[in-house]
Amino acid sequence: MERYYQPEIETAPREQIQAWQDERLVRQVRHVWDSVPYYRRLMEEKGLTPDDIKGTADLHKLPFISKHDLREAYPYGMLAVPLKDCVRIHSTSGTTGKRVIAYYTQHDIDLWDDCCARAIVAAGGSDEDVCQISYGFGLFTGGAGLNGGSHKVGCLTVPISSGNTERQIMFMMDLKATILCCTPSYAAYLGESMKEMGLTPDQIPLKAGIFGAEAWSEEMRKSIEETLGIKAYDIYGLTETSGPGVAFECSEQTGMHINEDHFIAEIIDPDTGEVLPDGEEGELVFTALDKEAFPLLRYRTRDVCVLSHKPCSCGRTHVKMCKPRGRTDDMLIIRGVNVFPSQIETVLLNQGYPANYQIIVDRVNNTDTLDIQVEMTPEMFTDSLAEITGRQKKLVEGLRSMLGLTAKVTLVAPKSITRSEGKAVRVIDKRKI
Ligand code: DLL
Repeated sequence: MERYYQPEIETAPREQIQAWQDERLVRQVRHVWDSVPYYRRLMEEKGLTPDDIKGTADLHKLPFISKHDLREAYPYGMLAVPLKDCVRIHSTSGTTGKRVIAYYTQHDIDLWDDCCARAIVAAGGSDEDVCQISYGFGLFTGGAGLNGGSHKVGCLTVPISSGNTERQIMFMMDLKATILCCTPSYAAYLGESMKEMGLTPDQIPLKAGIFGAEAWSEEMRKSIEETLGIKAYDIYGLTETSGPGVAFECSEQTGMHINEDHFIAEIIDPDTGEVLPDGEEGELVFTALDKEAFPLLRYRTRDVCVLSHKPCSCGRTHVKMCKPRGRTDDMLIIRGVNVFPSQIETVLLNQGYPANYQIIVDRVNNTDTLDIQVEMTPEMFTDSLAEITGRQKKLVEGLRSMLGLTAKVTLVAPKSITRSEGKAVRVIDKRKI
């Protein structure tokens, strides 16, 4: 039977959700107008005052904000409460430019923890569970977010953070961890290491995993589920919106319910900014309805996604987002063709390869080149050149039919591509360097 952390909210009638959103949006717009000069200026530039926003029907009038604005306002420009009311910061892992800093009041952390608790309960968690948190702790939000959620659910929480794979496995086996929280690429690596140690899925105590922070395909889900003998649930979020738990998967595993009592989601055309109807693909935009310290109105995530209001068999009524299909800024344009790394992953995993690969893009004589290094499994590893050439050819064909592009594929030895303990680095675009 489906269980909920906050049933009255998670299964609330749509009219109730609508009423919460209308009321909270009006309050939040007033809050940012009163306390964040940067926002007030953006609104004034559009000729708006808080009186123009009477509910969600007026949301489209508000200006968008983007990472650019958050960087402009660095470090304190977006703060909406006195600094003395903030109790913590987290920060994005961006490698270029200024990092974005997110601020939290204790109330912000409480609501964030609730969102993560909903995700853990949706994955079958309860106070009977041992929850191993192998997301990084520190400025990254993954560790702290799931840790807070796990406490709220009452699980025995193991805040082990990422890294030190041998110790991870020892704790998991000795403490009989039942829920694992980490990035999907780290889950795959842990699974691979356990398999090498001779552990079979029935010997591994885990029953569920809550994996997110990076894109992962359905094929990767299947492979992790088989190796670890678990059900693998997706979880989504970003530092700017607090962290993980903006959306999470339920037992139906066909998309993630967005916590609509706290966030309004929109899908827009990334070029025109026009709001698109349900079911159309576009850029995901979030408005946080009750964040105190670091409120965000119409924040452009750059994630490409589709929303669905189809009723869900789990009983939750909140809208679902699909697995992000890529990021508008991750989308590679190779010889004029749009390519998402997730499309490449799908082809590889469909042909039985592990999710260990690297995509290298370069420009030689004014022409883009696409090189994909793909790791073989130990079973595939062979001296036979003919066999390797045959495999490479099959991959090139699969990629051509998926992408409409010819890529160079190199099969490499098992374990030769560096494993990641956090977010995997899949793409090296040398054209930008
Ligand atoms: O990755 C927060 C998080 C931690 C989410 C743990 C889930 C679990 P950032 O480092 O700010 O925050 O990165 C946010 O990561 O805009 C997406 O592009 C990507 N992302 C997050 N979750 C998913 C997911 C955390 N489930 C950025 N699937 C987002 C695909 C995801 N991409």
